[in-house]
Amino acid sequence: DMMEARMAVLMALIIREAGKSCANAVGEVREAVDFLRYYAAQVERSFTNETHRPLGCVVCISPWNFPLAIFTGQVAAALAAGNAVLAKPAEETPLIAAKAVAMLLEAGVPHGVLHLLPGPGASVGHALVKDRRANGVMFTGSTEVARLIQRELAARTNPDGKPVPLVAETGGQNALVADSSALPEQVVGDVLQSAFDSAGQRCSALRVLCLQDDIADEVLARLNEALTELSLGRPDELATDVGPVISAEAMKTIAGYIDAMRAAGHAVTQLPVPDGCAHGTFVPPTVIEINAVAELSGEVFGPVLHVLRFRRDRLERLIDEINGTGYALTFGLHTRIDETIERVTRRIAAGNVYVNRNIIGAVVGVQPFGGHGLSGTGPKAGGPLYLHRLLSAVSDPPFAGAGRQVASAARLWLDRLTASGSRAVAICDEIIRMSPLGMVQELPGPVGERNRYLLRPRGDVLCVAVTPFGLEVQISAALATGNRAIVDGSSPLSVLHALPVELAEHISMARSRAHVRFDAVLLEGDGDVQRQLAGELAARPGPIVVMQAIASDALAEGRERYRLEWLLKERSISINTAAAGGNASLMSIG
Ligand code: UN1
Repeated sequence: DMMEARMAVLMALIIREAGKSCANAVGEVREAVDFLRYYAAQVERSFTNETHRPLGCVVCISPWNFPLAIFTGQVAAALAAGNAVLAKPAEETPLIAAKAVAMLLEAGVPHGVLHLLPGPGASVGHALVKDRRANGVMFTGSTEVARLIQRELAARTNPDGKPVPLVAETGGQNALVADSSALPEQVVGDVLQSAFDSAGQRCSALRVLCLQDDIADEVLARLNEALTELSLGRPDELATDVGPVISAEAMKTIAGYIDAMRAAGHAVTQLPVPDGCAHGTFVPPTVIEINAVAELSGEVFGPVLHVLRFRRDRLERLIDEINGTGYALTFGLHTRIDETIERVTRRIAAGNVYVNRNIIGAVVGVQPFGGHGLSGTGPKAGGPLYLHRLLSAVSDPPFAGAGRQVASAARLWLDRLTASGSRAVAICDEIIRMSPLGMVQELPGPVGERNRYLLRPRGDVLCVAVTPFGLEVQISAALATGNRAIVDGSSPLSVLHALPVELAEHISMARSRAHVRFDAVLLEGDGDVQRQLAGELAARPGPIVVMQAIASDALAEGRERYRLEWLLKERSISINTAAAGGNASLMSIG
């Protein structure tokens, strides 16, 4: 309530310190308030001190691009889950963070449990992450820094003997695909917003527009024309669409990239820089044509949009190439063909999918936000699982028994355990019943929009066990969540003796785990074993993989269970159901 009442004060700071436009500053305050209300409501509805135990002390390291919203979101979640918080805002935006903390304290948050620690990442951030008393870290920023944090955390365990949770939300290489049934003027409007709002400084921002070649010339011509309507300028002027980028250094990096692409022969269309912008850190909205997804290097965090043409018969290949970047954050699709929506949304890896609309501005509780792979660890911010990652124990895991699907491989596995008289039969049976596989929810949203939230298998789960019983439980958990189990060569392999072919498709063995890829890890073991594997995982290139560890005795005595929801990945799909127009004749052919 206080933040809403003092919106003007907060906006002024956001505009001054982060260079955000007036409309974006309003959006920031609204999102911060949404996070506060959403997490508070969740806690009031279902948390008690008996059933939900906090981690202890949580470090929040937040970015400059949402200096109030993401800062407040992290802090609110950590506090709501019952933790004390050490908040380190981005170096570029300490004032807005200070204001937010002052308001939280004024509103009644006890002084002892929330502390602001502004300063550079290399000193303050590093010291916080390294400290044994930090029991969890929430981080939004670059993939590289997330990996450094993971390496630091791998060296220790929490007092409860568990890995220190890291919730990392990192970059994206976000694409929007428009086919020939789409409405060109709608594509152009949504693309301009997605690529250039906030001067492209959102993780969710559009980086690659993929146009079916039949409509590419027309859409591109309109896009380049519409670009000239954008007004670049001071963020405190209401008419401004695109403000400056965050710093002179950022400007130099982005401008250097554009120059290099131009020099490499790519067609570049760029808005001229108006006179009033000569002295700021402005990068004009820029469109660069490319021929293949592979021509993209890392994420360019600014108002730069790449455009690519594709042939209809290569749509599937294109989706695979987008997935092949390793990022999986946001994705957009413009089409009027239901079958294409079905096919593409099924295949694309992104965590947030948007159909016939723009791809930015995820709303708390409506489009829970976050991705997988190089884009982050999950859980999604503003979603139902987020608070649970900030707890050390919960007696009633979310979505237990909410699954609509039973994986057939899990049934076969249960039959095999039964036939062999294994002790793990009862647990395996319970795991199958509790698995949230196939869980789908419709989330509330405005008229004309349909928002679904669902859980999908992660892919491959590495199982590292010391006892046959432990391995049987791990395989049960992997299969019941629709994943494949990859059994580490160090585990008791007798469990896999004479696997029937139907199961062998879902369970494989990795003699050396160094050379296989996997999406989650289940470990049977404590302290040293855990730290050793965590260190090994942190040294691997690629995405941050989350590990769950349970000691042999706790597993054998049934005191602890692997958390099934962490073996699934969350997905938000937002569909503009009011999208009209487009190529109607293609609709009937489709
Ligand atoms: C980010 O840029 O780090 O969907 C996150 C959006 C915002 C979140 C962006 N709600 O654009």
